[in-house]
Amino acid sequence: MARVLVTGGAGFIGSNFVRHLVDHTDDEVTVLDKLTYAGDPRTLEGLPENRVRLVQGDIADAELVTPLVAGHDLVVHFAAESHNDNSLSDPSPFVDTNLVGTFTLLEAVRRHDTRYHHISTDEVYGDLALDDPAKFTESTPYNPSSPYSSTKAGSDLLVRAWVRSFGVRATISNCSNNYGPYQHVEKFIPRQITNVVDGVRPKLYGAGENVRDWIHVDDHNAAVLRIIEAGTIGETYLIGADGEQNNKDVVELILELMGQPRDAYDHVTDRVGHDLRYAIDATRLRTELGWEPRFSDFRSGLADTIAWYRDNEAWWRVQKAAAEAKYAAKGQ
Ligand code: NAD
Ligand code: TDX
Repeated sequence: MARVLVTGGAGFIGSNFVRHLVDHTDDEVTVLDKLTYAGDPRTLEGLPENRVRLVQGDIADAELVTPLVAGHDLVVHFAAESHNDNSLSDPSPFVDTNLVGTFTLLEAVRRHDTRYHHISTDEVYGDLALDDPAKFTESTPYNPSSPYSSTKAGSDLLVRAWVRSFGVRATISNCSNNYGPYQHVEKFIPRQITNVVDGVRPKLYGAGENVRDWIHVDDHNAAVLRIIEAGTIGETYLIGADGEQNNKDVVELILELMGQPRDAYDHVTDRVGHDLRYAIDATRLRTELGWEPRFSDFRSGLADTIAWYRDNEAWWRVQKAAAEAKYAAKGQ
């Protein structure tokens, strides 16, 4: 049994990771979460109270973080400002949380010699051309585009330096786009599903040719647990499940699965600096650590996700109006 501190555990991927730990280990979990607009304690409802507790607080608050880390064997760091569009409107919280917050955690794990796993994104590598046969690998140079991805890139580099300079026992994973239950409705797939539920036409940025490499959140989290258990300290692992799709195809599939005409969507103002394509080569994770994705059929994973949003309207309804108001102000 390990005592695990999960930052950002009231958000999308972090809360699914807490469920994964409860189901697959006998670990005791402390969630440290600021409960920003993206965090919701209801996301942890139903989990056993003797194994999961929630501490509300900021990862950039050293007075809170340092003693909290001392009581744990492992820190898994999911907390972040995570939405590209928000980072274009106001980068400031991205610097505070993604850079200063990660620095604060690294100083705490350094002081207490605590094992640390850092969750990051494929967006640190920039983007690929649509017709480029290449995919991102662990040796692709960093080339982030947005305030979000640049602060994530900076946080990864802090981790690498704390490993080399201070001997911090850390691993890093960079994953592609996740989908599944409990994702905030500001994000592409839940936004379109909940729009259709509300009788609103989905909104596609630009021509919709941008490609994302979709992975189910449970496959991401199984890979994270595998890296924590068997990964080499100081190393980076890319996580992806060969799920490349362009946005237009995803919107059309959502409409079809929800019983609507496949062309019942609108093109809206494109994202500034919109990355064209992400694609992950996860060979290292598969060969060195023996990980394989379980959700290889995107159509059925998406159908399950649509069913989850239909069944859990009370969970997402409280976010929807504010998220749409932000988009409306930008013509999106
Ligand atoms: P999310 O926005 O759904 O959740 C983020 C959580 O962090 C929220 O609960 C929020 O309250 C919390 N948080 C924010 N600032 C905080 C602070 N200063 N202190 C403590 N808690 C704070 O994000 P997500 O999509 O679950 O992403 C989780 C992690 O995975 C992030 O590090 C993100 O960069 C990374 N990631 C996400 C994806 C994806 O497709 N969503 C893909 C690859 C990597
Ligand atoms: O309404 C929309 N219409 C649209 O066409 C929205 C919200 C998005 N899009 C497009 C933009 C992207 O090409 O869909 C694609 C996916 O958009 P997001 O859900 O905002 O994800 P993305 O910007 O790709 O970043 C996501 O994956 C990597 C997560 O938000 C990041 O946290 C993660 O690091």
